[in-house]
Amino acid sequence: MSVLEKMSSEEAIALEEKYGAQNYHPLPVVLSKGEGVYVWDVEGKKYYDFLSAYSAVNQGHCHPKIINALKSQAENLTLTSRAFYNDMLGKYEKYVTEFFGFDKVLPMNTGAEAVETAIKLARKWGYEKKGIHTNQAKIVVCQNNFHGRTITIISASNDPVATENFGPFTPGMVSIRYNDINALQEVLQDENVAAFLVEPIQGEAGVYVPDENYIREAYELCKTNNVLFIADEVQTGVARTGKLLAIDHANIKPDILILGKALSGGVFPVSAVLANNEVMEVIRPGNHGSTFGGNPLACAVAIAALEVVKEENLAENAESLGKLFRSEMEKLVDQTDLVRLVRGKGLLNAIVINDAEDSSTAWDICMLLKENGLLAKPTHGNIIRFAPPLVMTKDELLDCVSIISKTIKQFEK
Ligand code: IF1
Repeated sequence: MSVLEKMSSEEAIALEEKYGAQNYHPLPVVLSKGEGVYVWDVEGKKYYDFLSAYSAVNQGHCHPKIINALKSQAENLTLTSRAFYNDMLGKYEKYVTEFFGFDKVLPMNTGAEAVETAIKLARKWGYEKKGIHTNQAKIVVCQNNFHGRTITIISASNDPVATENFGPFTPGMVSIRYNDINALQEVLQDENVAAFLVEPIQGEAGVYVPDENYIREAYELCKTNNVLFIADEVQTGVARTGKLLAIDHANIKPDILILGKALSGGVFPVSAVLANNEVMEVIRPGNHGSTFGGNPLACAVAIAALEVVKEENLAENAESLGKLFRSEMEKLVDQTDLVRLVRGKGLLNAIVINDAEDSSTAWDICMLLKENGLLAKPTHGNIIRFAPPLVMTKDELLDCVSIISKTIKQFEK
């Protein structure tokens, strides 16, 4: 059999099981094509994608504008490294900083790298601008966070699956309760705190939306105490929650903004750290970087991906479809015992299943949803995340609502 011969789902899964590290537990569906809000498996069955690659494919699968940008840039120049200038990076840097309203950007590739970058930036600012004594800087994080998988980032995690037997961990990370403004106030009394790193909505924790004023009050506390406010918008950013950024709901501007995933429309790993000069100027040549960060292909793709967000009004669409989706799901909460509640913002939503946290009910429902033509994935504690591409139409959304309702009722029997 030649390497690229067509194969069945079973064969594809068997290959991954035999040759791949078993670091994931995917739903047993093997996809080979995507277009807009749809994906197809190798047998040709069509599904609605209700995960969007964890909010990376906000612009829809294989968006023609983004793919064209990828193709035409790929024919000219893909990588120079930062040892030389290239004719795309400056254009992209101007575009992305104006788009999000910051002086400067530091381009990276994955979300975790961008989070690492933000932590390094905050520490250096802490020593050089705030005057924290050498090696004493602390970064405050929240319980049940998800910021990525590097050693330093998991040093800030309280998830045993993500941390067990990966120590020793990076010191200087202090964890407080999410959505607890008093806990933040208390910890900020420590002069060694350089930054507060927070997700405006906790994704992995089960799309946990904090109280209305939490983000704004947390930001103000940071200002009062000369602590940097770092927003990890890797998952919530780029129109997902019904505004360009989730922090726009709170009307604040973080000192450091972290973006990834949908910054490229899911075409290519592109992440970014944005900040104003007062913070970014602590980084000097040689302090930080990456071979691929800011490569011409990434620049072309990210510009196109952000243009799509504006041109197709994805934030507005996410806002209105999100309201519709939650109101339809509220009906399910009333009609069945299986769905306990729905929560979320824009098109980042989740339903909480009425069963023990360690039961397989959410997984089993996702298996039935798959049979019925919709792909979603359970997250911690019997919760199902629903995050379709933001290019969805109202009719498509209502079609999905009926698939979900039908599936839940079918499951109850
Ligand atoms: C996986 C979760 C989502 C993130 C935030 C940084 C990163 C992520 C807020 C790191 C990544 C991903 C990773 C992905 C699953 C997914 C995820 F369930 F694990 F938590 F979306 F909810 N900050 N989140 O959400 O970005 O380095 O992955 O590019 O398979 O681990 P990355």
